[in-house]
Amino acid sequence: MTMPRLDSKMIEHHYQHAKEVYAAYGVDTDKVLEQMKAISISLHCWQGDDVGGFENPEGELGGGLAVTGNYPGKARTPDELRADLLMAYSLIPGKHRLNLHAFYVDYPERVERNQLQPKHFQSWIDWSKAHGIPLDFNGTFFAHPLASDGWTLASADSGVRQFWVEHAIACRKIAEAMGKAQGSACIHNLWIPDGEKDLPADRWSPRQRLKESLDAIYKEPLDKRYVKDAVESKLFGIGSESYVAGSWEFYLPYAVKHDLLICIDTGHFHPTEQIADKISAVLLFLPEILLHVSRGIRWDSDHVVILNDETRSIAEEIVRGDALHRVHIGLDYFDASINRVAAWVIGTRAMLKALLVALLEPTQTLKELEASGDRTARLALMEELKTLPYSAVWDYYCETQGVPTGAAWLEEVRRYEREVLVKR
Ligand code: RNT
Ligand code: ZN
Repeated sequence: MTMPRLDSKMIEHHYQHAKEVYAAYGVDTDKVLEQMKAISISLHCWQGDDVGGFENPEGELGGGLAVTGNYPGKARTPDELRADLLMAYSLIPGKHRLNLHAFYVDYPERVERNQLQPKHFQSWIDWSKAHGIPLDFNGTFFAHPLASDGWTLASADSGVRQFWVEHAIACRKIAEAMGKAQGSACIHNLWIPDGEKDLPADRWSPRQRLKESLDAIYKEPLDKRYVKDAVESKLFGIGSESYVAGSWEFYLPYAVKHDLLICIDTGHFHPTEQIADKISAVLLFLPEILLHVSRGIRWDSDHVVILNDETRSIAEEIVRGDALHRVHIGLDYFDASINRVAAWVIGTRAMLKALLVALLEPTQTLKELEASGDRTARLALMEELKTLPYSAVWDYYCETQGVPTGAAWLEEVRRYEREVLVKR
């Protein structure tokens, strides 16, 4: 089926109608669209090539990460990845960021990870400037011989630990250089896989070692105008089902004590745990946080983000707490079973839709009903709000931002697949 293209006049007409409906609830849709324009999502480079990186095309992924699927067209070079990304950005309303991983290094010679410098990422920095796409950065603590047993900063081997401490310090410096080159701070995130498949006899020593490694990594304070450091926890991974050294209880106090950002990944908690509930708690004690918005399904923490209850609750919490400027929103998922450019577009548009729906909520009214004890009206209104015509506002936003409305963006991706991706 060819995806329908909506008529501009109809979009405008439906928007005017929606504007009246929302106005009746006290919401100014024009104002909401101004707020939408200021929202920047960090797209994760690793959806474009199944977390492959450019160091070693044959390399093992490791780290308990697994990507399934063999859809044609995966990016094999930095230029291919950048072209795919530009295609995705052109179908997403607003101005967004790119979240880069260290092993997407683009340099003619092989450079060891503990020797990486900003100059090895110059092509990315130039591209970022040319297209107005600010960068965020991550160290890569997997897909490497010194991480082949799944242990890095918490390894019992002091030489291994030292190598990864040096890698992390190098990554902070690279992030700092990126921050200086672009008008906004580069968010530097640290995630390590270290853990145990089966019941550990010693849960204490790896955490002690991890703490010492982190102390060495963050010893040198860097200017927060250029780089903001985040640490990412996880409950379990493939091969670390019983124990992960860098758990939530480990990193949250560490982040609070050392004034770092905590990175909350939607897929890194108990399956019934909702991360939306954590935002209002954590932001009482930390000035800013990073999100890795994802979608956990059974054992997998990395399905493509969609407009489901969890994504909507996350957006609601950020907006209700007036915390858009304190929450850095990154995406983190990887699916190789569908068109990879489409995966970026679907996930980013879903996150933006969730934020739009949240911004369209008459939050003040809901809070007043709650304060007056009218929980009947609170629930009734919350339920009715779900069917207000937000899609008309979304279409109008896409139209005025110059990107396809409705599902029409898919036709662009199909054309790109025919002309570029299948030829790889
Ligand atoms: C892994 C973490 C981490 C990675 C990326 C590739 O469970 O979520 O953020 O997905 O670093
Ligand atoms: Zn993550």
